[in-house]
Amino acid sequence: MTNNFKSGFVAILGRPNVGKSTFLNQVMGQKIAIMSDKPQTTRNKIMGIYTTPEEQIVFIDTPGIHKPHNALGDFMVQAAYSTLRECDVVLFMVAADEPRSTGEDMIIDRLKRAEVPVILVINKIDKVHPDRLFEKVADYTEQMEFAEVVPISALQGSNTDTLLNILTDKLVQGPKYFPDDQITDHPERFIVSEMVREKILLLTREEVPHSIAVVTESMKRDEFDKMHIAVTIYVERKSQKGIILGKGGSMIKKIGQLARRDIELMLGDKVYLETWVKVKEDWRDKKIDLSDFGYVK
Ligand code: GDP
Ligand code: K
Ligand code: MG
Repeated sequence: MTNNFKSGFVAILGRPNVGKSTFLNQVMGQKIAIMSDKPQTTRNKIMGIYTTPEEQIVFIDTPGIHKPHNALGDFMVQAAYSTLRECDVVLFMVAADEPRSTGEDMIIDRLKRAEVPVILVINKIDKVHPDRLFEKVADYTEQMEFAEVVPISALQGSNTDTLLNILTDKLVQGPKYFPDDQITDHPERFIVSEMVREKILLLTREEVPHSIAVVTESMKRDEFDKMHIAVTIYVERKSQKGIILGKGGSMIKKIGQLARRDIELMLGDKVYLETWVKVKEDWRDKKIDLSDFGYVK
């Protein structure tokens, strides 16, 4: 047993859709956090625990920081900022193909007061010409001082190993917080709910993706040695229930098929997925419903 084991907590912060969850999954080599092209896909803090014989890096994926317009939004932004008090290093992620916005400026204002090193991660470099990268770096480094600046493509996995090496350098000697085989802080039921939610994000548009919550009611092995999983999909309006069910139940069938594939991959088990759809009006603005769905501090 070596006594110079290193460990630490690394928060991934940034605006919605810059690729925070894609990066977490890329480093972990599997899907822990769901991803989509929709903002506010990630609603909770999610740990990805990366363990090697020499180190343990605990990444904390966070909801995108935005101007909240409901109680759920408030919860998400607070969850993101709260990681600043829990981490040893911050990864501030921005997208290479988008100009610095007021959203980024707001985050920078907060990060200037951070008591830990902040690394600027410029993601999605696969989308821009290398020449454009210099302008981007200059623009951001004029705003505040960063411990490092690292361009990556989370999607393609380019330069993510460099970022890992830099993080290892920044970490100091510390304990192994989690056992070797633990990869996240959330129970399987949570990830099951999230995988169902991800398919709804993929298949629906406008308000629908934001209006749903998914709860895993039960998971048990049935007599055919399959995992029998029952989930409830909550929507805010009766009309949304119609959209989720689809014509003749076609949409809910598709959601179930796609989600089942992901869940089977995660569990390494055959799955029977039972889905229910219920209406809970304006749940995103009701504290009591938010806590029922796991959106509590
Ligand atoms: P988050 O909201 O910051 O967690 O972002 P997601 O991880 O959900 O990703 C948002 C969108 O950006 C998804 O459609 C991803 O496929 C895409 N994306 C993430 N990283 C990259 C990247 O490095 N290159 C490209 N081209 N797209 C990316
Ligand atoms: K997203
Ligand atoms: Mg995310």
